[in-house]
Amino acid sequence: MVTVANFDGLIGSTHNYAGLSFGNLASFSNTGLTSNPQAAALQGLEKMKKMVDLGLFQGVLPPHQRPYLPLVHSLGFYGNDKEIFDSAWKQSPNLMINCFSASPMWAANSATVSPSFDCADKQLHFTVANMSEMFHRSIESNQTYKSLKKAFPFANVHKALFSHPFLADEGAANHVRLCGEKSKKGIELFVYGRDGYTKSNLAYPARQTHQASQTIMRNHRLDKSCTVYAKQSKIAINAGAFHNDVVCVGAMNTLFYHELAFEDIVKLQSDIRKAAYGIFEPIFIEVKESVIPLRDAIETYLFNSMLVKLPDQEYLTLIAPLEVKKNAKVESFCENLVARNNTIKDVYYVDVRQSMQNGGGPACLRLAVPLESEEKKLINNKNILTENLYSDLKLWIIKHYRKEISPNDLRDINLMYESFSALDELTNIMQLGSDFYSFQK
Ligand code: SUG
Repeated sequence: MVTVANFDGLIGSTHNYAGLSFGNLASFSNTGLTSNPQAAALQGLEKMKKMVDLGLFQGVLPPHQRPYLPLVHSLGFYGNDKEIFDSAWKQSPNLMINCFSASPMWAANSATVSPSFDCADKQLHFTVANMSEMFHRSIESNQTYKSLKKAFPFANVHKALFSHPFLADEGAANHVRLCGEKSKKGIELFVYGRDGYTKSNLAYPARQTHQASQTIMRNHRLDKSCTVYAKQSKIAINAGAFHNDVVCVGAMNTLFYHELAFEDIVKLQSDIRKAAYGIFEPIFIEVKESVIPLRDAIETYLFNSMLVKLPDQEYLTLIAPLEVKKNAKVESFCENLVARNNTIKDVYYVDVRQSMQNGGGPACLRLAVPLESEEKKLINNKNILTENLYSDLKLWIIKHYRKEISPNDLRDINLMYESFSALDELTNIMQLGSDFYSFQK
């Protein structure tokens, strides 16, 4: 039996709107807004709980230490935590803003995952994403590695690729796995925005290179004939699709995407058919620009819905962001889709508004991990969302998280102390050990 488990990033207590991601329209346009970290984390937790209530296997990945003082220290700010904090704010405020981002919440960017049944060595492989295009995200990889090793002690977790723009990698946000009902083996689609060695002429950064995707394919020992590469379209990137998962989602044998998501959709369909030949029959659900303009798709994050197969159901269900309901055109498309389509037949809406305002929807918040029954048993059970963990985390969030953070509040040293003491308590709740975060040493 194969299970697709979802591991969500628990939203950190410094969640704020600093506008750090150029090319991510939501992050940019909400720069300076006052955030509500408590609401953000509760929204994320309720989304996880909803998945459990629907019968899915749900995991949790802990937030990272923020502000990330080890980086600040390594850049020439010395002394105790307070001295580092004070002098860095005085001399390099932008550095501090980047080190405060709660961006590890978007677990789809933590790694690319290949299930054991796709890999020649029959091991579950993860490659941690280097996130080298955005400074505030490039500081995530070491802690992500630690976190994944803890949660999946039996898996082959590869360190992030060498961090250089040639090998820019943003993890599962640019990767889709498709498979059939009968065979465990699937095909893996790697989507990239640019060739690493060629200068890009896009308005916004293309955050994944072809070379990074090819390296991951080799690391994971994937079967070449079951691997497909596709290029994101310039139109999509320039319209704000900074990751492919903003305009495309796939599950089982179904790829659901916007007409303008890819550079060459005819080739992509033919490559997928070829790779899937003899394994399963792919289904393509393409949404035309005339039906939903790319702008509306990106504004509502329709394609950043999770596409899931619920237990005992033959069809797929869309877990869509509430923002879809706020756009009459997209909402009615969605309702028609589930009423008429034979593949996607249900939709549930989730409220992840705090994350959405930074450009992260339901699918960004989770890392999907296909697992064999035996592998499921080997997962660190402290990472599994049980009723107990859900209640503990809820109380923990309410106890430690602020309801408001404005850009100026990041300068308040108490926010740092609050964040460290919250994480310290979390290491007990999730039994992460006394050296999980660097401030504990
Ligand atoms: O990398 N936003 C994230 C959103 C990531 C969404 N993930 C997926 N599509 N899978 C990003 O652009 C904004 C943070 C800020 O502005 O403070 C941010 O990092």
